Amino acid sequence: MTGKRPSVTELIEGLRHGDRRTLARAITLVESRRDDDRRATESLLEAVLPSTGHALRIGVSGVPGVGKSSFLEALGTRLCERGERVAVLAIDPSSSLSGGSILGDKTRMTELARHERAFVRPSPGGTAHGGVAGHSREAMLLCEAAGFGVVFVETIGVGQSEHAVADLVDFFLLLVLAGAGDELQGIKRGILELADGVAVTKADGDGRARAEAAARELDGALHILRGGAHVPVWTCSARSGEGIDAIWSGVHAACAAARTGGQLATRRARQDAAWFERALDEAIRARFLGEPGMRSRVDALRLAVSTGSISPTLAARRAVDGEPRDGSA
Ligand SMILES: Nc1nc2c(ncn2[C@@H]2O[C@H](COP(=O)(O)OP(=O)(O)O)[C@@H](O)[C@H]2O)c(=O)[nH]1
Ligand SMILES: [Mg+2]
Repeated sequence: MTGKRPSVTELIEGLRHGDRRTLARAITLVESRRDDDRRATESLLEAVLPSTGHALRIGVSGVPGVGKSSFLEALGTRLCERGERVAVLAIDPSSSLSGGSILGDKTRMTELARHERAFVRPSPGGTAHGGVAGHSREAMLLCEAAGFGVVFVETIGVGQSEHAVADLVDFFLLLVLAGAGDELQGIKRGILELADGVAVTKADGDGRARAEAAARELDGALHILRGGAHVPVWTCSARSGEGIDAIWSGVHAACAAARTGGQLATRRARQDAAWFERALDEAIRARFLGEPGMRSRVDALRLAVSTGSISPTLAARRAVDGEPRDGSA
């Protein structure tokens, strides 16, 4: 592959050979906001679609500092050593605001990033909710097309991002820290409801007994919160390596059972349907805002909303219907 901008044909060819440099370039293409890149992205995704869908898709979420990157470094390295090809897509929706913990992530997964069977890709946060995760979905498909058998999507536990990620993966693993007292206090219930499994991190040294107590408490709480659904709770330490294999066996077994039992196909079909609606909303919005004069009309209304001179609902209606002709409203 030569030059700065490879053609779609070159990208397809490179992905077919599992080339990581091509994969990185392909992801850069799908993250681009340029119109002509969008068209190239569409033909690329269409071409690789038949070679996607075979990977295990695992979401890993939790508050900053819980140990997501360290966990993935430990687990990912093990899987690579067993012959698996592992991709990690780290999304940080806050990075555009905070300047990003992305760099920290990258340096923390150094061992994994260096492994010849691994691919580590930190993604900067975007502005649109759908935007961030939309690109992650496409990046995930590209990893699958490049022959990665396990794709991890790491995201920090804020707001909307984990909903989008849960809609992307076969198994959503929530990492939590052992706190003092009521373990549920610091964890948003909405996130617990999304989790397919929970792991209490940093179960080592002085923290070990605390982590185990927290896991027991969470286990009881999840039993009540989630009724019939069995949500496994583990403890682990990325530092000592303890518990990492047990988590993987559990995740792997759950995914295998869901595949055999048909729940995985149902889940993915439901996710595809949800993504279609999201993509449709985005496409309608993009088309609408692309109409002549529309952006300035919407900008003016946005300003009017921010100064309190019009209600948000009325402003939105005006954006779509236009200004009233008689000027009375
Ligand atoms: N004791 C201990 N510390 C850990 C462990 N895993 C991560 N840490 C520490 O916790 C901090 C945050 O880890 P990191 O993986 O970057 O968390 P992330 O923000 O969730 O990706 C770092 O200082 C790590 O060294 C662990 O298993 N045991
Ligand atoms: Mg991290």
